[in-house]
Amino acid sequence: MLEATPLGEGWILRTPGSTAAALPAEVPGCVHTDLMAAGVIPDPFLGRNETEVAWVGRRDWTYERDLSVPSGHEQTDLVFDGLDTVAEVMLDGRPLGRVRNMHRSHRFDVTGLSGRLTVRFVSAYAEAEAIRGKLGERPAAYAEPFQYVRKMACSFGWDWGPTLVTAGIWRPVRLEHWSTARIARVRPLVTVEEGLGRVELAVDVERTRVEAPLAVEATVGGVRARASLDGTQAVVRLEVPSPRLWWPRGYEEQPLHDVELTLLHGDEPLDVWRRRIGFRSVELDRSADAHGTGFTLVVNGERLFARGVNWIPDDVFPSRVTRARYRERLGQAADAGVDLVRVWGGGIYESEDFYDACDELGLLVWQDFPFACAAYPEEQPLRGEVEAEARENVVRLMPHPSLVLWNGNNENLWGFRDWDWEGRLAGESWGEGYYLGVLPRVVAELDPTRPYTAGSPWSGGWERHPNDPAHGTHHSWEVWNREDYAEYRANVPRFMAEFGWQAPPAYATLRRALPDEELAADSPGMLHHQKADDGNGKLRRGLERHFAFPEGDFDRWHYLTQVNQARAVATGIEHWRSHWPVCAGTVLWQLNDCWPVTSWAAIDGDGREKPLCHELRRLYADRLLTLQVREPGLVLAAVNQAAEVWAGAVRLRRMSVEGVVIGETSASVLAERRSVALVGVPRELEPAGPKEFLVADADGLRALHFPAPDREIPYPRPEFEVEIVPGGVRVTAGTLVRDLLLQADRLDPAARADRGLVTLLPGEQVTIGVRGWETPDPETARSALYCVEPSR
Ligand code: BMA
Repeated sequence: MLEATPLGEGWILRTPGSTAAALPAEVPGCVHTDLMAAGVIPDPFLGRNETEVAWVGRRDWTYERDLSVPSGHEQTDLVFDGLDTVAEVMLDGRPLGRVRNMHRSHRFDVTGLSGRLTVRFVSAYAEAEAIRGKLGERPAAYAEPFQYVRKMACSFGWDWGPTLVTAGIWRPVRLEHWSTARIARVRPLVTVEEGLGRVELAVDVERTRVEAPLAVEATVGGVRARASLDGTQAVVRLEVPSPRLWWPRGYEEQPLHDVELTLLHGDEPLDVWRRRIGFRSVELDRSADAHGTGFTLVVNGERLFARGVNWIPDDVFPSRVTRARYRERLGQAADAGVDLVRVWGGGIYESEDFYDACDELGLLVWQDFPFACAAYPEEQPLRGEVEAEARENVVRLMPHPSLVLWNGNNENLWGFRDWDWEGRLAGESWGEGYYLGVLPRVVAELDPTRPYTAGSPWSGGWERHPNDPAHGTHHSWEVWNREDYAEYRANVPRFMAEFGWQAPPAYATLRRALPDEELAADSPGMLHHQKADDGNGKLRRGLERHFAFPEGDFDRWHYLTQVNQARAVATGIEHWRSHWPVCAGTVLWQLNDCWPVTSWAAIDGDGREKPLCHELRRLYADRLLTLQVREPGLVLAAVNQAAEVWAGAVRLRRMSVEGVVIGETSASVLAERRSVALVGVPRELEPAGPKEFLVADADGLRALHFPAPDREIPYPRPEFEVEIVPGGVRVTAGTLVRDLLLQADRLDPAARADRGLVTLLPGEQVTIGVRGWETPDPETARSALYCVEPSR
C-alpha cells in the first residue's frame, strides 16, 4: 500500500551569499512569514513597512533539510503540492529538477536517495524580467511584470493589494513510497439525468511493473463497481438511482457522497483515492433573445439569479490561509445571502479547503483561470506551463459540486479591445490563444460536465464589444471611476460580473494597521493603505454628490464613506434584481481583502464586516422590496427568488422628514415563485421635493425612497434613546434616524454587531445584538453610534 511521509518539519531558510544565520522555515509557508517570525523584517501590513521589505522579493532564497528514504517499497517520490515559484530542487547538490509555476504540483523520483534536500528559489522578478526581455514587453494594467511568470498576479501589487513578491514551499510536501503501481489521476465525471446519478471515474495509474494485472474498485452511496486496467488506464462506471440532489444554499440541501476508489493487485490494495461528490446538473444558458444574449446559470433545471461576490486571495501570503479561515470567510459570505463566489483571475486556484467549504455551504463557484488585466505572451516556456497547470487544476477541482463554471480570464479580452493593447501589440501574442484555444480545449477534453466562458467580461464573439451589457457578462467601472452611483440604473446588463464602490475598513482594523498615526482621510498611512488610482479623490467626489464633505473630521468621513459604499451597491443590486430574468446575476467587487486597506471589499483585511456586508443580507435575501423610478413614475418591485409565491399586503406612506404622514395607502402584491412583481405607486403618494420621502412596508421588509441627495434634505437633528439590554444595545428613535450604525469595534476590537445601517422612523426601535465585548454603559455605547446628520 502507498505510504506517505509528510515533510513539513526541519526546514531552514537561507539567502545565498549572506553570512547571516539560517532561520527556521515553516512549510507550508513563505519567506516573508519566516523573516517576520524571526524578527528580521517588520510586519509589512503595518504602517508603511511594505516599502521597507521590498528587498525580500528581489532576493534568491534556499530552503534546506535532510532527506532519508528508508522504505521497503520499489519507488519513492518527493511530492510538492506547490512551489512558489521559480526554483531548482536538488539532493546533495544533484539536480532533481527545475520548476517555474506556482499553480502546479511537482513530483520527483528519489528512490534509494538520501542527503541534503535543497530548494533554491530565484526571485520571481528575475524570471519575469528575463522572460519579458526575451519575448518583448506586453501592455498591462500595472507596471510590475506579473504576466511573464506563472505566479499569483496580485503578489506584485494591485489596486487593493501591497507589492509583496513571495517565494517558498507554499503547499504541503511529502514522500510517497509505493510498489507495483499508484493512482496517478482520477477524473470523476458526475452527472444526473432523469433521476439517475452517474459517476464515471477515469483512472490513470503509474506502474513500476508493466506485467502485473491490476484492477480498480470503486464505491459511492452503497453502489460498487470494478474494472480491470488496460495498461495504465481504466474507467469505472457507477449508477446511483434517485440520488438526493446538491443545491446552492437557499434552494435546498447540500447532500455530499463519499467516493472511494481502490487500486488492486489481485486482492492487495495498492493505493486509495477518496473524495466527496454531489449530484447536480449545471448549464449556462447563453441563448439569444429579444434583449441580446443571456448568461443564466441553470442548476438542476432551475434558472438562477446569481447573488455573487468576487473573491480575491484572503491573504497576500496565501500559505497563511487555514481551513478554519476559509470556512469563516465563506461562512460570512453565506450569512450575507451570497450564493455564488467568483475566484478572480489575479489570484490562485484555491486549496481544497476553499472548495470543501463551498460544497458544504452551498456556494456556487465560478473559477477564473489565473490571468488578469494584462496581455500574456503565448510563447514557451509559458505556453507549456499554462496547459500543464490547466490540466492539473481542472482535474483537481472536478469532484466539487460547488464548481459550476470555468472562465478564461479577467478583463483581458476587454483590455485588448478597449485599453489600446491591440495597437501596441502589433501582432504579438497576448493570450487569445489561451482563452479561445488551449483552455476551452482542456476543459472540454477533461471535464465536459462544466461550462466554460472565454473571459469576463465577454459578449460571446468579436463581432460585438466584449463589454456590451446586452450580451453575456459585463463589468461596470465607469460609475465608480467617474459618475454618481445613480448611473447604475442606466442599463440592464445580462449578467453584472463586476461592479463596486470603495470604503475604508473598520476603525479597529485601521487602528491596528496604523498604530502611531493620527488618522485622517489623507494621513500618510491611510494613503499608503489606499492603492487605487486616485482612490481618495473618487471617494471624495462620490461622497460630495450626496453629503457635505466632512472636512477635517476623520470619524465622520469614515462613517459617511462606508454609508456611501452600502448605498451605491444597494442602488445597483436593487435595480438589477428588479430586472430579473433579463439580468441573471450580480457579482459584487469584492467580498474580501488580502491586508488592511481601503478597498471595494465588504469584509475588511482583518475579517471585520463593513456596513456593506450587512446590507448584502437585505439585498441578497430571497425576498427584496425596492422602490424604483420607472417612467412615468415610481414602482414598488417585490423580488421573490423563493420557491413559494409571495402574496403580501404593502403599506405605502408618504412622509415628511419631521415624521408627518402626508398620505397613505395599502395594496396587495403577488409575486410568483422566482419572479418579480411590480406595483405602480399612486401619483399622490410620490414625495414632492427634498422634505419628503416614501416608505413601503410588507411582511417585515421595508423599502425607502428619498427623492433628493442627503445634502439637500432638511433633516431634523436626530434624537434617540440608548439602552443596554441583554446581548446588545436598544435604540429608540425620537425623530427620523437615518442609517444608524453602531461601530462596536471602536469600544472593543473584539466586539461584533449583528447589523449595519438601520433607518428608524420616529418612535421606532431596534436592538443591535453585540457579542465579544464588556458591556459598556449607555453613554459609552452612544459614543460609537453614528447616523446621518443635517448638513451644516
Ligand atoms: C477590475 C478587477 C480588478 C480590480 C477592480 C477594481 O479590474 O478585475 O482587477 O481590482 O476592477 O479596480
